[in-house]
Amino acid sequence: MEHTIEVNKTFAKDVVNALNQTPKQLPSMYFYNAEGDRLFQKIMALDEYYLTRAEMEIVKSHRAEILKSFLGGDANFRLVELGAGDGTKTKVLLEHFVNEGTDFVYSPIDISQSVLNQLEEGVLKAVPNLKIDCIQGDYFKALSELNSNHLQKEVLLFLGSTIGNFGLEAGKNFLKELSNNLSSGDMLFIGFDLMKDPRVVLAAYDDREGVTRDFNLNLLKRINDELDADFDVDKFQHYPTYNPITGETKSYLVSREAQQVHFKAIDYTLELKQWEAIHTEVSQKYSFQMIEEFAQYAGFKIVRHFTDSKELFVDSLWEK
Ligand code: AVJ
Repeated sequence: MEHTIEVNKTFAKDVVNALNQTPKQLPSMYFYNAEGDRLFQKIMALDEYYLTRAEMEIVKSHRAEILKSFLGGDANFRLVELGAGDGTKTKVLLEHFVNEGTDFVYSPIDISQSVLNQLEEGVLKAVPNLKIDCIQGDYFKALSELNSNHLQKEVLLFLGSTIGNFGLEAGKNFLKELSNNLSSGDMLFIGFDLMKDPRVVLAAYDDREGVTRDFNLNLLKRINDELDADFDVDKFQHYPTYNPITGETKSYLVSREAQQVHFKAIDYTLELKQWEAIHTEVSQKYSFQMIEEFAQYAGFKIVRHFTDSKELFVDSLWEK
């Protein structure tokens, strides 16, 4: 009997929509299936991938100052996290805050309840006395609900330079929308990967072991699995670029030959010319000036920049 797969319609629509753009694209949010999560964990441990270690150094070395700045003159706050991942960096802060007897609730927001369950279990193992209140849902819906019955100060955490995946224009607009869902006095603690030696940036997305290549190619494998497509990943080359003027780091999958790919589950055919590129990800790098412009555009004042000792990365604290 023929085996049919159940198609996630949003996934199918987003993928086809992106491939129908000129130039062709794929949405980077779809990197993160189970295999993508596994590969991203490996990326974070790579020699070349400096981002995670730099941000870890920031939260470890500045945790006391970070807590003081979060409190400002207030007695308590709600710490709301967008896109917590496995929570490794957040745990450093949570542990310190609890040890200091801080009156706060930790509220991670995620679209996936299973991600939240795993996070809650992991975080409570490390910080048993934590008050945690998970919120399942879309970021903006969750934030507007929090804000409508708002009594305490909210401090938003958005770590890891995840904002970089939006690129410049969409990133600015995302921050403005965040701001629209906050009240005066609320704060945002946000990670930005800084402009630096262009070869250091490029190596982070082109590691010797090829883990980042596999992470990029995994998007095609996911489409094979979920849309019954027939991508042959060997016919694609992982090709990252860095533009030291704009700070854009873009990754592509380049077709080594002219080819057709069939998506059987949705009856779609993709035509690729030889050396045609599919743009799969942007990982924006920032100057301090760009960060200041972002904050101003979105209606925030910069309270303080926290950097690592090599100034590779900054966690910037903003107040609305
Ligand atoms: C999780 C978005 C911060 O852009 O550096 C790592 C994802 N992509 N290597 C990044 C990623 C390729 C990462 N972020």
